Amino acid sequence: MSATHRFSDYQPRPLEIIDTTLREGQQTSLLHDHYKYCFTRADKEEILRALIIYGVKFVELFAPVVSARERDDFSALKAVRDALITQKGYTFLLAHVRCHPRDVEAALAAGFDGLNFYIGTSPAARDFNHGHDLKTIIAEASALVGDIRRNYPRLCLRFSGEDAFRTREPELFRVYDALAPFVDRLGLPDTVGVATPEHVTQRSAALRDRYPNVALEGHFHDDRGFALVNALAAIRQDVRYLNTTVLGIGERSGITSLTGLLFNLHVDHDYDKLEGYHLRGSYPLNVLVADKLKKLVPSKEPVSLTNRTHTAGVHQNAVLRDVSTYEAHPLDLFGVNECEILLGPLSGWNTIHYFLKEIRYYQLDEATARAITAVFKERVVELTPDTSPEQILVQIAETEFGLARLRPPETARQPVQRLDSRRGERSAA
Ligand code: HCA
Ligand code: CU
Repeated sequence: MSATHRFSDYQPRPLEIIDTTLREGQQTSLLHDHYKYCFTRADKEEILRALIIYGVKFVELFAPVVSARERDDFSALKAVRDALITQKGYTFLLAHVRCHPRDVEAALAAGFDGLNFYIGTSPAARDFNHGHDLKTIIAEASALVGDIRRNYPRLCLRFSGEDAFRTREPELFRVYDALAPFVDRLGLPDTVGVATPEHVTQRSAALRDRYPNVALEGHFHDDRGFALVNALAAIRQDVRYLNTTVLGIGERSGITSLTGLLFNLHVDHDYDKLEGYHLRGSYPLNVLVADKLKKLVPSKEPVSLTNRTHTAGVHQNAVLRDVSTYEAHPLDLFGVNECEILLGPLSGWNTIHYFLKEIRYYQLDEATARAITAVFKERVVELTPDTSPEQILVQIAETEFGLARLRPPETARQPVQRLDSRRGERSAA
């Protein structure tokens, strides 16, 4: 930990995202689809840089004990963070650690700014995970965390009872009463995605009342499709720290999406919570991570191009006259705009695939995208001031690969469409 950047001197903003794309996000099964399994070091560096530029001040990473690879990548990530301090201020790198001295020692030796402790508190975790009863959990965790607090008074410490929503409230209180004196934040993880917004409201309020001097941190899994709405419910109860990942990727169906959350706060006019976040970077950030997963930005992600497509003839006609008829939200402010996709010599085949397919409406498969990218990479370095990378790409796609452009949804017209007398219904004339 650098002496000049201490968490205890940091003035938190109204909403602090603790992004965990590089920890929880790496637990997504989507990384298995293409036999990739984890992000490469270069991927991680790029994602961390993008998160910092986006305005995230807290980034959770795996503890170094998880694997040699994670351990070795950490110094590269620290270098990325350090290089951005002058431009963007300090970003705290937090290690996700079990309540285990080995995890803690390795994280401290590596130079993390804080420790996110977790231990299962639910009956399932007690019986089938670590096998310890509540009394042992409390004794071991408070001895370890208390020790760290005494020896490192300015380190950023959090404690989470894993599976908190399947832990009875009195039992969670017993554990948190013992740990609260030592930590800056208490976590509230819905590990298995069981919580409803009402449950989150009740639990957050109960913790806020019982621990008024400790900040709260939410972590919501999406098994029921509630990760976003649960995060919003927690924020309404003064939960200041929220865990997110880019695109919401994570274990099983993942957690709250970073840009989906900020987008919803904007739509709800909760502007003070958006302090310090570069909203226009939202869509490019989503594209960057989708690209690493060899995917398009998922259609269910609020900040996606899909939300700007119009298929029904009735919609298309109205949108041509006034886009607000079927676009209620300011997606432009979140960078959902073709100008934000930058093509250049560094563009990977996924970006090229994405650009041609989603932005320019060519139909092509992955193999063709790869082949076009190879040609594009050679050609784009000869760029002259009067040609754009896009012109070169389109020329290659059309003349060398014979691709034809489909008509874009906004301008394609159905044979003839009209509104019938029952307003809003579709009928072919
Ligand atoms: C995990 C579980 C976790 C931890 C969350 C936290 C969860 O994958 O180890 O530490 O707050 O969902 O409980 O992600
Ligand atoms: Cu989780």
